[in-house]
Amino acid sequence: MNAAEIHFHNQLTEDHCPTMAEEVLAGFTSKPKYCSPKYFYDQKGSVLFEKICELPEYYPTRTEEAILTRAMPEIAALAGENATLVEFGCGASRKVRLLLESMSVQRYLGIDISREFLLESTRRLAADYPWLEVHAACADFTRGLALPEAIDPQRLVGFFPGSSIGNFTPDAAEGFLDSLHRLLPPGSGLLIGVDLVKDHQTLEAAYNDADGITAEFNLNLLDRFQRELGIAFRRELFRHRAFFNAEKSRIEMHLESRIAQVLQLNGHTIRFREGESIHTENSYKYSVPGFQRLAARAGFASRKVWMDEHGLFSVHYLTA
Ligand code: AVI
Repeated sequence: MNAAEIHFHNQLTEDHCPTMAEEVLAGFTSKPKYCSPKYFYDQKGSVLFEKICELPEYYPTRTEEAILTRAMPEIAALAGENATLVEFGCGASRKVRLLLESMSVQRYLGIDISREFLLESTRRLAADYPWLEVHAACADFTRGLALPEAIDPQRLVGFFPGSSIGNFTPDAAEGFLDSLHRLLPPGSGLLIGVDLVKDHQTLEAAYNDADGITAEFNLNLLDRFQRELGIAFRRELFRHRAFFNAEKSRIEMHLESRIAQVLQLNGHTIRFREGESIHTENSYKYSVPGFQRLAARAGFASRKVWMDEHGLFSVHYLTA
C-alpha cells in the first residue's frame, strides 16, 4: 500500500436508499412534519456545511479549534501513547489534524455517512501523515455502532467534535453515548465538543447568517429529495427558518411552505398548509453540568472540561 492509500470499510447496508424513502415518507406524513438532519450531508450539503464552519456568525468551529489548540498538551497526556483515534462524522477531518500534530496516534478511523466526502478527506489525511494507518468507514452511526474488524479495540480514543451530539435529542444522545460506552473498553477516552447555552441573539445569528449559506444548506434537502426520491419540490415555494426554543434549549431549523401545496412521494400524497413546516434539525445547547450529568447516565466519567473565555463552547474529556 502506498502512503496515500486508505483502508475503506463500507458499513452502509444495501437497503440504504429504500430506507431513506421510507424514513422521509414517515417524517413527511407525521404531524408535525420532520426529517432527519443526517440527510443534509450529501456531497453538496457536506461542502455547504464546511462553508458554514467558516462563517463569522457560526462561532462553534473556530471556538472549538481554539480550545483544542490550547488544551492539546493536556489532551495528549490524557490519551496516552499509540492511540487509535476514531472520529464520528469526520466531515473534512480538519480538527483532527490538531490532534494528529500533538498526540501519539498510530491509527485513525474516520466514520461518515457521505462516501465521496469521506474518501476525499481521509485520502488527504493519508497523504499528509504518511506514518499514519488511515481507515475510512462509510456508515450511518445513528443506526448503531460497530468497529471494522481491522480495528483493535484497545487504546481507543473517540473524537466527536463540533457539538454534533447536539443534533440528537437528549434521550437519543444518552442512547448514543451508551452504545459508545459499550463499544469502548474501560478506561478509553472520548473527546467531545458541546455547544453551550448563551444569549438568544448569538445563537440565532449562527443559524441565520447574512450570506444565506445556512438557508442554502437547509433548502438543499429539497434538491436532494427531488433528485434521489423524485419529489417535485419547487424550492422557491419554501423558506428557511431557524430560532431558539428556550424551553427545550435548542435551535430548531425548519423549511416552511410559502403556500398551500400538494406533493407526491411513491404514490403517497403529502399536503402542506401555507406556513406549515418540515422540522429539519434540532441543535441542543447544554450547560457544562447538564452535559456531564447526561454523560454520567451513559456510564462516562468526566475527566476534564475546557471552555473559551466567553463561555461559548465546551470540550469534554470523558472516560469509559
Ligand atoms: C453538525 N451540527 C453540529 C451543526 C449544528 O450547529 O447543529 C449543523 C448545522 N446546522 C446548521 N448550521 C450548522
